[in-house]
Amino acid sequence: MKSAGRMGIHYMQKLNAANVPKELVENGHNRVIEASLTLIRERAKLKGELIRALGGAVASTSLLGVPLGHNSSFLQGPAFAPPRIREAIWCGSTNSTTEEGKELNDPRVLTDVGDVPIQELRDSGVDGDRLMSIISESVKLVMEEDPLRPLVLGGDHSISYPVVRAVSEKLGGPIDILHLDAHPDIYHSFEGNKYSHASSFARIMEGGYARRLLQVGIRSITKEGREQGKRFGVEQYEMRTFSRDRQFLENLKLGEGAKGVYISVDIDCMDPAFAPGVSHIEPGGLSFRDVLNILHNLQADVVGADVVEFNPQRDTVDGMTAMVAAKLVRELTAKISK
Ligand SMILES: [Mn+2]
Repeated sequence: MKSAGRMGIHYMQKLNAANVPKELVENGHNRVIEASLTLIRERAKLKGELIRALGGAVASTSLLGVPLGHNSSFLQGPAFAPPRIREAIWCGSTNSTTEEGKELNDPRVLTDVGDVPIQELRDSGVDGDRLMSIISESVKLVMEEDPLRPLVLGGDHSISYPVVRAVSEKLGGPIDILHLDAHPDIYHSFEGNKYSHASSFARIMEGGYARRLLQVGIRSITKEGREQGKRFGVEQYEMRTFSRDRQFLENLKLGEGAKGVYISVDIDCMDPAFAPGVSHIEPGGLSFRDVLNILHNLQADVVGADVVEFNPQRDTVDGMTAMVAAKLVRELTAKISK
């Protein structure tokens, strides 16, 4: 399974530049980076102008795709998720109104600035550190354009680190994070990769980007995961005690005294019965309605969010998980936009 999953996207390997002069490669990837950031900057500006022309908004959700899968420890399919999620958001089988009545067709509620071209950047020889910085930079370009707030479509969970870093830096202080996941993703590093999708929250906590981190849906956690959780003061809510914690988790109030609240949703927080299209199938998870109850009842100023780890290569033929991911994006949009 592992090799098949990796082979499927082996064209995304890094540029083989062993015999090419260093300056030539450096120059080339600088131009590709500049072009990538320019496209996102101009699209964000355009959406900002459109929203202001329509009368403005206090906060407006803008989608930013980050099709990155190579920091996964098992399969890399999440790189293919953003277009599948977008397709499902606008699928004709449903309408454009969220459960609580927000109209997604209104650009003041939802816009899209496109994808960070991860494949093109890697192909031009950009390394891991630089790639993370480009993701951060892209998020900041979206936030630069008031009233846009980023809702990031992953990608594997490694992207939450550069995204949260950008949100916190841009707002000038730590934020509270609500993290829904089967896993705590808090290993110091995984298989030697400090940017692994299993380590993103270690990087976030080390960086001081989060004041509080609440992890909900946890049911695959090792000794190191618990120790790291303690070390960083993480509030870990495990599935085995969910029936006891439900009342509290479905009535959360976060972000008071912080710069805002960030929501990170790993699709595998849900039971595979609801969302089979994930790389790490982990039975015993939240229902889709559990997740919506937590989100709908949350009292918070949501400054950014991500939906990660949807793996289209493992979805049903009808794209059931794509619809699940899309509905989460729709409901998160309703939570952010005002
Ligand atoms: Mn997970």
